[in-house]
Order: sequence, then structure tokens, then C-alpha cells
Amino acid sequence: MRIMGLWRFLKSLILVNKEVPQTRGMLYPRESETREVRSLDGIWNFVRSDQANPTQGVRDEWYAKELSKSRPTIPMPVPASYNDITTDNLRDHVGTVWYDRKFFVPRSWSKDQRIWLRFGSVHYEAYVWINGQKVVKHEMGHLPFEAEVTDLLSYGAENRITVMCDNALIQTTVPQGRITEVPNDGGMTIVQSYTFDFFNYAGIHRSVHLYTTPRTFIEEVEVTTNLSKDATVGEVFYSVSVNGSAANEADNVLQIQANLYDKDGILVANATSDQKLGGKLQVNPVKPWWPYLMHSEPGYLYQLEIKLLATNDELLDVYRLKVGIRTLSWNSQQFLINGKPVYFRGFGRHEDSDIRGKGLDNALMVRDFNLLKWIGANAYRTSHYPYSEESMQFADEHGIMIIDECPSVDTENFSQELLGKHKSSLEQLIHRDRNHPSVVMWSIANEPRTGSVSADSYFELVANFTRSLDKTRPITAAIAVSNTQDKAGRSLDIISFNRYNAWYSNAGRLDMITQNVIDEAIAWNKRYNKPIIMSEYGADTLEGLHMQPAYVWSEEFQTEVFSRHFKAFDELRKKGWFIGEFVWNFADFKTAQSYTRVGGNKKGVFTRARQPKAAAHLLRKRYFALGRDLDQCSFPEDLFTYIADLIS
Ligand code: BDP
Repeated sequence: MRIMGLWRFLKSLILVNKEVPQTRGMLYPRESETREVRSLDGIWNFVRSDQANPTQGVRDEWYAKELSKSRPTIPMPVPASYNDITTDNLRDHVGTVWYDRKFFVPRSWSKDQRIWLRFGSVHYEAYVWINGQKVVKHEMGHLPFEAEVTDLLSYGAENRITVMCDNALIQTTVPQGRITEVPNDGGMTIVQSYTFDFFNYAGIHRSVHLYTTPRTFIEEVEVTTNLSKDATVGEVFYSVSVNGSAANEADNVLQIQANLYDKDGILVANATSDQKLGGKLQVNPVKPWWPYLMHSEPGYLYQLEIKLLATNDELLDVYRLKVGIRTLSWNSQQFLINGKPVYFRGFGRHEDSDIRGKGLDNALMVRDFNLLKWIGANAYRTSHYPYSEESMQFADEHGIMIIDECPSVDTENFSQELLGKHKSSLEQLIHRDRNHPSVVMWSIANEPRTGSVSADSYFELVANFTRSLDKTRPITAAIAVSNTQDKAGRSLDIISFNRYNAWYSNAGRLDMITQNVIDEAIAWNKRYNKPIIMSEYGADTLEGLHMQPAYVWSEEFQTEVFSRHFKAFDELRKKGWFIGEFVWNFADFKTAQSYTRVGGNKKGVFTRARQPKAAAHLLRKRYFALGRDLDQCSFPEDLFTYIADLIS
């Protein structure tokens, strides 16, 4: 028995690198003279399966006809999480749900082009049918997927799309969860549990698009950029992949014409390349991409126009994307953008709001960016999963730096199968986000159980895999185990740690924050000799609860907790290797039910309705003070409220 146990233990430590399927295509759907885009967003029909019989719909082929022919349907908005829409307990449904809708495809689309169906994201696993024919299956929330549907559509006629979505999280999904069957008052029931601290919202979370491409089309564009030492000359390296029959004809030499336009629409560089379908554009003088408050014109974007031409100069396809020209570099002390050291001042966040859950909401997104800028933040981490493509584009435009996190949160029980999925989540994420200037770092996990022996090789494999896909950005993970136990840090470029002094440890003890934070950051740096970020700190705070002297859950307490951390950060900044502070959290958010959560996690600086708590005003003063001290930004006029004329 003992030998068997040991053998099983050793086997769990031997993780091998297996190939991860490579994502293809998936350029963000954009219209051009060769492409059309249609949205399928709106009100869909919805059915929840019987929890005890989640595969019934597949067995009974609900996709073969309208859902309403198999089950009574209810209206469901897309995009949105389905959980908080109804008044019954759909919120806690475990397993599969079904969506369908009809849509019209114009006759003009039948001519010599290809049609693609693209989902911004469905959580967690999706199965899609068009007119009863299986189109695509995709596992992993928060990431896009697509499939060609040219031959499945009826042109000049009505079509039907059916989606089955499964929210079940188990030990080999990313993130992990557990499904158990437990007794309730009426018999047995299925329960989903998970250790991560946000509600497992599910459904069609982001937009659904149909878009057209020519038969031979631009399938991929990859862009990297460089700057001369004096930052006056910029370089844009582009490489293009083409899909379609014309690409395979030997005598058809395709060409890429690349044109780069500045913000005013003036052509600043162009090039034509053949064979390799890639090349370099030089911009002189260049306007580099700078983060917000690090420059008077942050988030400067050029427009890159990629034209695919046939031998006879016939225009086959056009795709345009925004490009920011910047460099990133890092060493054991610093992280630099365009050669200038960066000090991150930002947040951990969530995609979360009332009613729509994790559904894409442009009003919320714009409000959030307005608040980020109001408070003087220059960065956030996409804790704990990839955020919408629309928000990534917004971050590019506004100069907000992103630490881009994959959906691995609270990972434990490191298995070969989990490793494959974890790597796949990073592959899909990097494929989606590699061209965004705002993305400055990859986060390969949040609070994994990196104290365990198997975490060592597991995270080495995940980090090396990430590096093999992108060498231009550093890798981090937000770690919560102690620095003496951790086994992942050696595989990272930058160490981020989460710690809740005066909350989860020494609750209420404001006098036990500053020195603890200083000591821990020093210990992390000593152990790994790498730059250090405090990626989470904070305290739950009930808006409107005031107590003097400060007491846990009050607005005074959150304000004091922040202030004690600021003191530590200022000590640490003097050391040269402490490169950032991230409050947990930007806004209050929903969690699973527990006696530690009053309607959700209340560590927001803003309420869930996006209004400031008292600490937001303090944080704003700090972030702008740092901006002025480090990056010479100016103060907003309303930063300080007039109190008295102290000169006279
Ligand atoms: C950290 C987690 C975060 C939680 C936070 C908290 O990274 O997801 O929401 O704790 O408990 O450990 O507020």
C-alpha cells in the first residue's frame, strides 16, 4: 500500500509538456470595404435543463428545431449573465442551459465570400448549432471563439442558431470547482462549490457576431514595435497570415501592402511585402504610446491598414487595427516603458455589475474608465480572467496599462489535464491580446497553491510555455502563500503578492500593517531578487458605515488601512525594486453566498453602482501625488477642497 501511495505521489509530480492546439484567426470583427459585420445581440430564447439530467437536450436533439418546440422558453438578453435576470432561482442553476434565436442572412452574402460566426465569450463551455448542424464546441470562459458557417446558412432566408452552455466547474476546468450531490429537504440536489471569491456567473457574456470575409482573406496580423534609443524613430513589425484558395495557388504571389496613419489620418509610413507577408514600417518622428499621466498625450495610437493584393494588384481584403508604438524592458529591479521606469498605481478589478453580472456593458465600461482616470490610476490587473476585447481597446486608447491574467484562480491539485487546459487558456489569451500596447505583463495565475511540491514543475512549465509564445512581456502571478513556502516565484519575472494585513490576519489592528508590508516585500525581494508588486491589499467596507475611531467594515477603517499601506509603499519605493501598488478592489462585486460576505465582497473603493466611498478620495490624492512626483503630471483642479487661507 505504502509503495503504491508513493508511486502515485511521484507520478503526480511528473508533468510533461504536451502540445496545445493553436488558435487560428479570430481578428476582432471590423467592417472594411471587403468585410461586413452583423450583431446577433438582443433577446434570445432560453431554457434551463433539469439539473439532474443535463444532457437530455443533446439526447433529445433540442437543437434540431426551435427550442420552444421542446420546452417552454423565457426571454434572455445577450450579452448578459443569465443568473440575475429572473425572479426565481436561476441564479444558482448548475449545469446546462440552452439559447436560440432566428436571424436573417441577406441574399447578397451568398456571393463569393465566407461567413464566420464569432462569440466574444461564453462561460464556461459552449456547444453551437446552426440550423440544427453542429458548428463548434469551445471550453473556457472569457475568451473568444469562432467557426466558419458559410455552407450551413440559408441565404436570403431565415436561419436559427442554438447554443448550449454548461457552467459546471470541476477539478480539470480552469478555474477549478467541485460538483457534489447533497441531501436537501426534498431529496438530493446538485451543488457547485469553488474556493475563488467571485460569483460563477454564466451565459453568453459577450457579443455574438456574424461577419464576412473574402474567399482569400487576412486571417492573422501580429504586430510588435520598437523605438530608437532617443525615442524619435519608431518601428512597427507586422506579420500576416492568409487563409484561402488563392494563397495556395503556386503562381499567385500574394502581396501585403501596409499603410500606417497617424491620429489625424496622415500616412506616415508604408511598405509592400511579398512571399513573407510581413515587414517593417519606420515612423520618424514617432509619437510613442505612453501610459496615462506619464505623458501629456497618453495612449497615442496609429492606424495600421493591411491590404491583401493578388498578383495583378487586385484588392482581395482589407483589415485595419490600432497600433501603439512602445518598448518594454525589465531587469531584477525595474520595469520600464520606453526606457522610463514605471511605478504601477492601480487596482484589481472584476467584470461585475448589478443584473447583467459579467455581461458586456458599454455604459459600465466607459464609466469605469472615467473613474480610473478620475482617481489617477495608470494600471489594473484583469483579475481573475481575461476581460472583454472592447475594454482592451479602450485601455489602449486611454493609456491604462494592463496586467493580463488568464482564468487560473485558486489553482490546486496540479494534474496533467489541468496543465493542458491552463496552457490553452494562456495560448488563447496571448493570441487574442498580443497586439494591444496596453498589455504590459501576463499574469499566469491568481493565488495558486504554490506551496505544494507539484506546483514547482507545474509553474515552470506554464511560465516557459507563456514565454515561448511572447518574449516581449514579463510574466507574473499574484501569490498568496508565504515567501518561504512558495515554489513558483523562481519561474516568474516579476513577483506579485496579495496580503490582507489587518483584515484576514490581525483583523482590526491598524498598528500591524506598515511594518508587516515592508518586511514581507523585502523578504520576497531577498528570496528571488526580482521586482516586487503588492497586487492586492484592502478591507471590506460597507458604504455609509462610519465609526470613529476606525472599526472594521467602516469607511474610516478602509481609509486608515490604505494610509498605513501608503506609508509602507513609500519606504519600499526608496529601495528601487518595489514597482507597484494595487488596491483590492476597484468596485464591490458579487460572490457566492457566505457569512463573510454581505451581498458580496465589499472591498471596492467604489460601490457596485460605481460611486466613490470615502477611501476613493484619499486614494485619488495619493495616485495624483505619485503621478506628480514620479511623472511630473499636473493635479486636477478639484483634487483639494478649499479649507482656509493659511498664508494670511
Ligand atoms: C484574495 C483573492 C481575491 C479575493 C480577496 C478577498 O485574490 O479574489 O476577493 O482575497 O478575500 O485572496 O477579498
